[in-house]
Amino acid sequence: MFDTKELRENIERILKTDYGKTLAKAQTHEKYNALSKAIMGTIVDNWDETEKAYSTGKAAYYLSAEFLMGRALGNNLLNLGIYEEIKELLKKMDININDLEEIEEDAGLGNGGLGRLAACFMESCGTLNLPVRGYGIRYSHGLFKQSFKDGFQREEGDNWLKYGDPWSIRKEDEAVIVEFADEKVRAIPYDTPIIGYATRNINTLRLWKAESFKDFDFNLFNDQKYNEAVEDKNKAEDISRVLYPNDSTEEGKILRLKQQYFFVSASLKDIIRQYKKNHGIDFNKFPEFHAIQLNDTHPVVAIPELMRLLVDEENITWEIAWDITVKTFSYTNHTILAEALEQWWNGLYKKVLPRVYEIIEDIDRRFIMELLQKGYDSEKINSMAIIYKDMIRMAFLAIHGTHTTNGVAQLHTDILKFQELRDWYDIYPNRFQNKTNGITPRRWLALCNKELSQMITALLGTDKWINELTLLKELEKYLEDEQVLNKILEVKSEKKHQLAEYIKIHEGVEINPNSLFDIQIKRLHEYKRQLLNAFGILDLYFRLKENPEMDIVPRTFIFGAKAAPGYIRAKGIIKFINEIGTLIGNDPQVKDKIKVVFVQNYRVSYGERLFPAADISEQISTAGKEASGTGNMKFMLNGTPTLGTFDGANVEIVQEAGEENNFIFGARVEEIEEIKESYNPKEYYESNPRLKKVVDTLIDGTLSDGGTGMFEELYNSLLEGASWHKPDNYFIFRDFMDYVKTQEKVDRDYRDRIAWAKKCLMNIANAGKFSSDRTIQEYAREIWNIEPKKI
Ligand code: 26Q
Repeated sequence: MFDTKELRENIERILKTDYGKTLAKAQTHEKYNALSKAIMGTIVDNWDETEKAYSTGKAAYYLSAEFLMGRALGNNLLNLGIYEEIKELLKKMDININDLEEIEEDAGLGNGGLGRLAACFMESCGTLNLPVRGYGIRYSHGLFKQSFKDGFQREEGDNWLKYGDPWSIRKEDEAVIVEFADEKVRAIPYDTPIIGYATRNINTLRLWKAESFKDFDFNLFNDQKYNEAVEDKNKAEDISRVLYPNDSTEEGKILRLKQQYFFVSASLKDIIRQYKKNHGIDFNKFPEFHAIQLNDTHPVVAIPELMRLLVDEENITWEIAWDITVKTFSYTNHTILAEALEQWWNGLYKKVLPRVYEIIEDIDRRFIMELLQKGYDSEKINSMAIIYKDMIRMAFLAIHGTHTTNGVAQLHTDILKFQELRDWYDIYPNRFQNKTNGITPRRWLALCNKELSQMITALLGTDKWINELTLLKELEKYLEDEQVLNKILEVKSEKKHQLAEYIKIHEGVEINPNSLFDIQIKRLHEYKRQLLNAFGILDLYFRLKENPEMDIVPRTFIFGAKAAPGYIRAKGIIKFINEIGTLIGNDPQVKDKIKVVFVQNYRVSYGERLFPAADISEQISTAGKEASGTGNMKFMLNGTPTLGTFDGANVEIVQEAGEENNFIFGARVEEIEEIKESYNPKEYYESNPRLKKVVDTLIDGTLSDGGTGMFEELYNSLLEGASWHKPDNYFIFRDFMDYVKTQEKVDRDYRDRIAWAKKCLMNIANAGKFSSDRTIQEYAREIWNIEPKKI
């Protein structure tokens, strides 16, 4: 299919033209760049052809402030079906492919689940030949890099472009202008190919960079006013300089608002320009050719912006423009946390986007009229108004301005329909849908766990499962086959050895690869309850101290999590876990039995090493709080039983794989609802000495927060509450005993290796539902109304 000799020549030519070097002298990152660019050269024709094919029919556009892509090289080679060939070619050039893969910086243009979901979706759309384009921001700096100093989190800027980005192409001639009240900037698109698995189609992710018109002012420069000379340029570039490191809403900031409007306005202008070229100026057909998905509320300003473009620039009447807008957009909700529902102070909008704000006011005014006509009273109207008490409620604008609102797991969608957004479900019952999240099996199994993939392919006699994941179900026929079960254990052991090696190098910590790997990796958030895990570890530690003969399976507790830099309590939890790690690591009595390691800078590429090596997947959020979770699916697909609450997609995971093959504990949503008003955590604390003992380590001197007061603050948050929340807001005390008892069951079950391997097998075999291919097909059929178009 392609010519390795030519590719090699191209690599060597790129090394010469770009770096002035021969292969022998080139640095690793130079070889990585040269290989990547050479691969880019081989796909441009297919890419072009795909764009052309898509331009004639209906297409979908995925607007997202975040795309957490991770690394490209390995995945692209895999999807092109040339991984092994390239590996061999590189070997002949005396290059180890792993070195090139490892040198690549993650494209970390997202915080966590929402951004990674967007990345998995892009990949599935490519694989399924669906006409879908991603639109977002090309942040110069992605999510911060994390390290620990004395157990405290440190942050450092993520300069991911320092050696360039061979996977994107700047399209100068397709730049557009974006206008704010106080400035006008250029939006330059950078296109990245989305290479589907085993298909010629190549989709596009288009990310916008902000630049100034005036590069730089020579007169000021000549007057030696150097700073002012570049001021304009810097101010414009600030807009796409850095990703906000919050995975829940924070105080409205002008720059964040500018980011949102910047990429939304640029994307809509791009779409409209294309539409006019293909279809002229009759906008009535616009929704027949475009479905635009809003990934959470971050791009919801698209609703008034499209209205503005249609009404002000294209002279369309309000009524027709509104009809077009609602038919075009749909909205995904990713959270039920009240504090995370995005709201903007209208003063900010008035200042930065005055015309857009007027349009939002108009939308709100007309909406309220509709409610009055329905006979709604003023209390109800206030509770639903889009603008209320000077705040714009973006989720309400989103539901009202789109034809479909979806949740990301069944439980989450039900909570939206019947609790959080009940009033909205009443007026728009046909607008609500569920779309349970998924993950791409290419990156999250075929690429990151080649050992397990090969085994599966050998057992099934085909690798078709890679794009038809429900075929894994056939693995169930090996449930009584000891040879297969042992092989599963062997593969797991191999991945654990590899992880242990990596952790030794990158964290400087030795872990026992024969111990049980118990892993919790996700953003640090109170609702995700890393603190419950920590309390469980301390409880085990104290029991071991009291009874050194206690027989337990040696266990390594592994954490990975970044805390938002301003989320002090989350940072306190990191310090607390690191202190527990030190306490246990320094105690010769227990250190061969338990170990705690908090890996630094958890990110997509670290995840690719952690998920395959896990024996237990910790998914222990307070029931009702985790919209879906997707890490839970990555563990499952790699044969790891879930230790979790009935929350988010955990519910569906155990529905598929069987409760007996997972470990479910804790209060369910209904119970939380029932107890929340009268909940008194002090009762648990005072009546349970084991609980009291672990909680008291926050204040009794067992562990030190270096005099910061962080631990006492955590203690008070649990027992006294704070002005903005009740004590133990996330019901850790309620679930504590359930959790430790369930951990004891894990310990017991793990000893029967064959029985354990069956659980692993059942999880793999039943992970089919959680392919993002399935999710995306549901979006395509039930929301976007688009069809595959294979070139
Ligand atoms: C908003 C305004 C200002 C600053 C930051 C933000 C912001 C940024 C990111 C708000 C939220 C996010 C990210 C949310 C997120 O990742 N949610 C997760 O989405 C996953 C995919 O659907 C779900 O699986 C997770 O359950 C959900 O927590």
